Amino acid sequence: MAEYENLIVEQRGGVTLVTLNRPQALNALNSAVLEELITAFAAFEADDTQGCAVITGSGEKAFAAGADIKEMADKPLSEFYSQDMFSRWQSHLVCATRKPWIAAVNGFALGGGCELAMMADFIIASDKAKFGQPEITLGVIPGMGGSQRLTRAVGKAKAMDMVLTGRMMDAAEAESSGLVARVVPADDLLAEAMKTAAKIAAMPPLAAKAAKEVVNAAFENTLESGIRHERRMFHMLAGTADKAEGMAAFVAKREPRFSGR
Ligand code: CO8
Repeated sequence: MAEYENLIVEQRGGVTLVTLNRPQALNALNSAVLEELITAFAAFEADDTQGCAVITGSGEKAFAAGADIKEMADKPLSEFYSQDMFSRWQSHLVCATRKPWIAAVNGFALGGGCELAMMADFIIASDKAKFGQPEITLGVIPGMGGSQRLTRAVGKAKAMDMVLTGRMMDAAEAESSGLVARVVPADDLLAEAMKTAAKIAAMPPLAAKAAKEVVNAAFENTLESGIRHERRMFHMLAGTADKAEGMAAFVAKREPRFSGR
């Protein structure tokens, strides 16, 4: 396994647990963290023993308090633009990861931290979590997908409220707004996220990838083409060994043994 300075990466059964580990900077996301996340997620994606990942933050206080402001403070526009800064989050982390992953948000998820959580397939939050897009207070705006993913998750009114005022949402508001799937007591967060990830990791992997693909397609397609995409993926899964096994096991009233084929 690769060596990491800013992450802790562990395999627990079929689940890869990735912990952002810069607690002294509230797990702020600098370029070294991004490069390590790309390496860790590429390894997760390539490893057939791993079916789901969980990303969380070290320490009690933060999931991630944003992109690293100290790293960005003196960078000129020319560097942001010529390097197409932040594009690798989308191309190398989101688009390149076809297996499911969950964000377990344990505290502040602000700016790029909130955006990273929203890149995951869903969020499980501790009751102490706080979400926000405070970039406007720094003279910028969300730059890692926040304006698009937050708006899709919570709708225009709340997204505008958060992006224009920089205010934070607590976990209860995030759940009632549709930003997070579940809220659990802080002490139970990791166990709950790992249990959920283990359940997903035990599912037939081709069906898990296809399920993720078609739900995400809902954000890109018209209703008609999304439904057609779903139907074609369903047809594709009908040809898998795991469909034969899953249905045979149901009929025989036994547990299925999925092979990933
Ligand atoms: N970057 C760098 N360091 C940070 C960050 C950050 N985002 N957040 C916290 N830290 C550091 C602090 O500087 C401090 O370090 P030190 O001890 O060396 O002074 C340490 O973490 C602890 O932080 P605080 O002392 O501030 O802790 P508090 O409990 O007082 O406050 C807060 C916690 C409220 C979370 C506060 O730290 C805060 O407001 N942080 C910044 C939040 C923020 O604005 N995030 C958005 C960043 S911008 C961003 O994500 C943009 C993404 C895309 C940009 C695209 C541009 C083109």
